[in-house]
Amino acid sequence: MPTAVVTGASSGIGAATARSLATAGYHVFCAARRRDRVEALAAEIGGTAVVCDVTDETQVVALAATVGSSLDLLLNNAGGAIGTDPVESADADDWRRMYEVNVIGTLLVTRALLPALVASGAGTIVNLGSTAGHFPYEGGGGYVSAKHGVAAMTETLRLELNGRPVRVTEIAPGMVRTDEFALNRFAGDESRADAVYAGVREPLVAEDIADAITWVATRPAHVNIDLMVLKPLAQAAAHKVHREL
Ligand code: 8X3
Repeated sequence: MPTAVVTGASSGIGAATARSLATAGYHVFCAARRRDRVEALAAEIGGTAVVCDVTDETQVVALAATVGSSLDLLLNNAGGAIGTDPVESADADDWRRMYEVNVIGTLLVTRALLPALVASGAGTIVNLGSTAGHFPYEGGGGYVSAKHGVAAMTETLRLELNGRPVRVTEIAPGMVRTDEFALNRFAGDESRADAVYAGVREPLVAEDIADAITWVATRPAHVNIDLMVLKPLAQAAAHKVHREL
């Protein structure tokens, strides 16, 4: 049975992808900070729960020990946005936290699991980027910078792994309505979170991204999907969203 590690598996795209991969036949290591959530998910899909904060190297090393000597797929999904302050008034601590989870977290997990991915003979790394990692927008601030970091790291890694049996993909979603992304960005302010999706007929949902990731992972081993950008029909560009208000 192929194996997969999904970080940030406690909700949203991570949880949906863990379910989708399990349906596709993977044994999924569901990694996230919230024990109750990963244990419930792992029980539901017949996977393994691992409590892991991707920014804590000790916990990441323990995750790698739990996975063992061979791994087929790593989804670096843990991440997120904090705030929408313009650069001129940005909170440096918010930027540090975003860089830490999106970039350093991806680095730590990738570094720890790379030997197992190589050992599988046909490993795949999927990094969850964002349209924000390719197209800056006002107020995107630290999130835009962090996701550009994820995009750059993904490209660099593919170059460095050339000749070894590990594919490297970036999935770059635009507007995806999940339970927590916008709520976390606005520190739990539901009206600001809801405003992000106001009048948008059908934002993407976590299952749309899970479907794409599962498709990427299940291509023949010689096919590397470098980058996949996904947006809802209503979003022609980061700034160009059709709203029916
Ligand atoms: C989510 C897309 O537009 O909120 O990664 O930056 S956006």
